[in-house]
Amino acid sequence: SGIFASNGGMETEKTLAMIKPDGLRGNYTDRIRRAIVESGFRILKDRVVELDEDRASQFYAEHSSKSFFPSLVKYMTSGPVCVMVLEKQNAIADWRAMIGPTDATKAKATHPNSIRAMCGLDSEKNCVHGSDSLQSAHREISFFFEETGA
Ligand code: IDP
Repeated sequence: SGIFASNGGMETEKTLAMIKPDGLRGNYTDRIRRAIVESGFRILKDRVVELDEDRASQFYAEHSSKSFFPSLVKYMTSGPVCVMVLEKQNAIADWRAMIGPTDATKAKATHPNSIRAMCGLDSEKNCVHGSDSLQSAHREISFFFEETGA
């Protein structure tokens, strides 16, 4: 059956990637986009947006009870972000692997080639975002692009 599969037998998947405000400020956008394309992702859509407090709070609603939430919302509203829909086989896990651990300080020690190690600053200002599951990928793609992404 493999030879009849239209896509080499590989199902593609979509994920939401975001370059956070510190990433845009630090001029990391081109470098990150190049790394994305060189790693075999297709950038299906992209746009630069500014989140207000309501939208940032909605996006990170699952963290609303955390002590770092007010600071996170302030950070996410501190400047524009670049959101992208990435597509490839295993996109969700592969993009998460590329960005590295949440805490950029730890990423520098344990995952020196990750994007967060190269561009991030600390546990909050970590330069990039990636959906962590199929469900969150669908939610986050609709959040920015008003469709399911399925
Ligand atoms: P993720 O972005 O790696 O999926 P999450 O745990 O979902 O990590 O946290 C969402 C975002 O909240 C992080 O990317 C980071 O910006 C911020 N954050 C997470 N944990 C902390 C923390 O302990 N202190 C400050 N900010 C944090």
